[in-house]
Amino acid sequence: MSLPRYDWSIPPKSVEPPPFAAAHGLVASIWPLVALRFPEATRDEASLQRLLAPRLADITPPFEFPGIREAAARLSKAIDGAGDIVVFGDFDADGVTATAILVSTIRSMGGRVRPFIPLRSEGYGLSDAAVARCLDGGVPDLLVTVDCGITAGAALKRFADLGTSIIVTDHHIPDGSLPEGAILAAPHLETVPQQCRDLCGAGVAFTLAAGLVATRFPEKNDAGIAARHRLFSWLDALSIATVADVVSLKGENRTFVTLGLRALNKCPSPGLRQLLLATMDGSDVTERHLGFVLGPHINSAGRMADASLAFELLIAQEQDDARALAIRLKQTNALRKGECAKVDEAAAAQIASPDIFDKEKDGAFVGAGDGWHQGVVGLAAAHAADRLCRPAALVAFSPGGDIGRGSVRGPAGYDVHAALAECAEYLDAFGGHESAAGLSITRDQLAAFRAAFSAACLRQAGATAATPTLDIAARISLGEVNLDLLKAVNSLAPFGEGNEEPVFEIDGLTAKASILGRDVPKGLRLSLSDAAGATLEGLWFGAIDHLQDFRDHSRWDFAATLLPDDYSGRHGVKLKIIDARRA
Ligand SMILES: [Mn+2]
Repeated sequence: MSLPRYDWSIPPKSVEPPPFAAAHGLVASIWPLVALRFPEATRDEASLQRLLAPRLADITPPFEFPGIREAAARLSKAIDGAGDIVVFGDFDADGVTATAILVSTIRSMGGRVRPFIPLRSEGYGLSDAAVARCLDGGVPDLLVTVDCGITAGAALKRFADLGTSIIVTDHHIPDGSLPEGAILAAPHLETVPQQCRDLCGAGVAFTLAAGLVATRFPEKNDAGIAARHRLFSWLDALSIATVADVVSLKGENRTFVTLGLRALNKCPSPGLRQLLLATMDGSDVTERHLGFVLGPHINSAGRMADASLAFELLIAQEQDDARALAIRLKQTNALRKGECAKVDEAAAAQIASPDIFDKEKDGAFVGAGDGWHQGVVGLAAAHAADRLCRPAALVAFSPGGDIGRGSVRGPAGYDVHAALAECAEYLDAFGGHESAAGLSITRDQLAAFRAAFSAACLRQAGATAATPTLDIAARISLGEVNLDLLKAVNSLAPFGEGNEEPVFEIDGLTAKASILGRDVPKGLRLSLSDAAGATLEGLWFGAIDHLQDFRDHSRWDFAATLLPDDYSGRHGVKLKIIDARRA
């Protein structure tokens, strides 16, 4: 790969920080980024304080969210009237957490409530199969959907026709018509406060639970304080759902994740405490662990078998029960990894086989196999899309079966849903959105679909930029890379969707490169220095191919994030190189 790998998007115009910024450790070079990403925090010192140190009091009062007051009142009536309530959720981490928050809150108030989480084989949301199984358990007086329901008007009507009242809480995008006759709480509606527009399903469920607490315990007496304490004990699980569902980490979600991480590190719920003990080495939990350890474990239950296992873990009260569930969830995740590795390997073999995929000519990769585990084809498709920098579709057929179900994933810049729409004539069904979609197809259509989908993606590739963009937070000098800057950067965490870790551009450096890693080469170690005499070390993981580039004595511009350098007790900063170009 030639350098630079990215198109560097230059920093926003320099913005002078107000005097109060320095008092909070925000050095001048980070301020333009703060102003760009969090304009609401630049108004005055109190707003900035809310950004840097969110508190429980910063959570938006539930009744400011349209629909929550009505929904809470209806739920409260059902609790008082001993009506049968069903909370209808989803099998992913977000949906399971949403279900757990609401079921546990209703139970704590004495309500008669039953969770219903579809099986992956029944499909997402209120599918015919899931609705039928749900109704097998009896016709509820009140149905509350969480993380689903907003596009399920027809299925909801089946419940309504049986006399069930309906509350829909969902963060998915409505498809034109909203469910009729239901109380609706959905972040995409125009009247929702700006900071709540990106809530995940569990975030909306949490807001409804908060509304229920506010409805039934308007006063902060002992019972009211206890109810609020129980509510806030859900922030740990909510932070996992928020990161796992890849919603923006600004606004209310930033508050949720910051407070949730604090809870996970101090006083997690029994289930998450045992999951941490089973999966981590005792180090601090960070947002990375939410996305790469805890989220995948919670998700694995729904992928491999039944999401109820994750639900039971989240609502467990006793450490012993929680420990047993955490161990089962760890095993389930190991199973998930194994199945995923099998599909990864089979897909890699098909990528290497010229009659299935041509790296030079094909706009997409379409793989298929018998007996691939349905729960992991989406993950494997994402891996293939990452590797090939173009959309990938993987279709799993049951051995000897004729109908295959597949998952499609595409890198940023592609719209795989639109590409599937162009191939509709070869598909039994498809659905999803820009970056992720699902399909079903018969075996005899596979070859024709492969050709058509590849061509559709190739047309899209022509329209997307050849080089991906890298957003630069600020152009700084090597001498400005110090502990103060690192502290300022860290005060903007948690990083993730919508609030990526800041990347700095440092120009005109000389660089001496050596191989990083003693036995297995891991990348390059760069000794960097500038004309002013500043020196620093940079690590560039996985960049061994570029060793030769640094052999001559030219000057380089670097794009890098900061790394704490606590080696042998010395507190310093290193650069984690993301990209480089000749100055
Ligand atoms: Mn969701």
